[in-house]
Amino acid sequence: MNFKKALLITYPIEESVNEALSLAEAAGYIVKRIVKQKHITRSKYGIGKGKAYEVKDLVNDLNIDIILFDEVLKPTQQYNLASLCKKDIIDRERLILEIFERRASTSESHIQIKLAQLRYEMVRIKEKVKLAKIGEQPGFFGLGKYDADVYTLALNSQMSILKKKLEKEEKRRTLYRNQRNRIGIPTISLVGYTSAGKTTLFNSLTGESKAVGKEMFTTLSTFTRALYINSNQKVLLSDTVGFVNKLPAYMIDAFKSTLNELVYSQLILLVIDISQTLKNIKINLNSCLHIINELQIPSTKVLYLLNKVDLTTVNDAYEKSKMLGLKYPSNIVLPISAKTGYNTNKILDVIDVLIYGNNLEIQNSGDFQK
Ligand SMILES: Nc1nc2c(ncn2[C@@H]2O[C@H](COP(=O)(O)OP(=O)(O)OP(=O)(O)O)[C@@H](O)[C@H]2O)c(=O)[nH]1
Ligand SMILES: [Mg+2]
Repeated sequence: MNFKKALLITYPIEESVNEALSLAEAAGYIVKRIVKQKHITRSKYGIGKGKAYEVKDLVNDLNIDIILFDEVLKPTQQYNLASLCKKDIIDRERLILEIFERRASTSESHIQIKLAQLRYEMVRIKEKVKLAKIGEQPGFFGLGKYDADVYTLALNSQMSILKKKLEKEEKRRTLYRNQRNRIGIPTISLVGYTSAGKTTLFNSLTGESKAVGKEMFTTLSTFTRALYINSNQKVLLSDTVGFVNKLPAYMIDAFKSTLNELVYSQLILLVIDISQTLKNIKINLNSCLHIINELQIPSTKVLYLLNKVDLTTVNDAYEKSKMLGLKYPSNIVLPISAKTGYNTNKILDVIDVLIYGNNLEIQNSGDFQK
């Protein structure tokens, strides 16, 4: 446990504050003070100069160990703020990497995180070394000793070792996938923003007891279980790692072998927490769709599950889904509650229809959005 006292800099928007707080908590920091600023992407310190000096005083007054910055910072911004406050600065990307590092449980996810960390360093190393040569600051210690080329070379060689290891894992996955395909078992994947309720639904459908939790990124590796649907047909259901806004590209890259499961799935169940505000749902859904798009998964494979409907109403769920532009019949939208089990049996009906073409009347049953 790290229990470091942190000062958090984020946007003055409730959703941003809550999400940043959850991220900080998930990484093990105790947030002592939140500084909210409309503009946190300014060139020198991220925040404005006056505010930066205020932060410096707060850091001293409150005995703060570390500054969490809810944006992606360039090395110069990080360096300037670190030299002013004499504390290390953790930006949003590094914070997410730290959480992933704490949660990684399989050897594959360990390699993926390590690779993502090295990529984070790689894009920054030249500038960091240059800055460290001017004068060392928290977060830049020791970096001024060698030229950037030396670090780049070392990072490159570490990365290629890890990539080879990942390739091995990928081969193992492909083999397994081919086997599945040969016996003709279709695969379905649960995807969605972190904490949308994927694992809760996975457990309820498969009878598993995988960890669920309020904290972000409870699940970090793909897990697959067989599931028997209504016509006694077997499908494989995979639970996957949750998405988050501003997930760095190299993180997606590092998780590609896991995410590739989605590419080979016959059906994607996109779980949405419909109890959130429309604005929040929109932002979160967009980051999910962005990744789905990047993986070139056709939208016809995606079924939208409006989860946590027990916290709101079915009407509200449909209303929101309309505002999100999700429309039947091109998009199948189903309000559910993974917690109470509401409509979860209908998911099986839809899978039956979409994968096996059974029971086609379901489309007119009135349970789906029209
Ligand atoms: N009220 C309500 N809570 C739910 C429902 N489904 C999930 N939850 C809660 O939402 C939180 C997150 O659930 P998880 O199943 O861990 O979510 P996840 O999508 O797997 O999250 P990650 O693994 O972090 O990506 C937990 O506290 C669950 O109890 C639901 O239908 N209704
Ligand atoms: Mg989960």
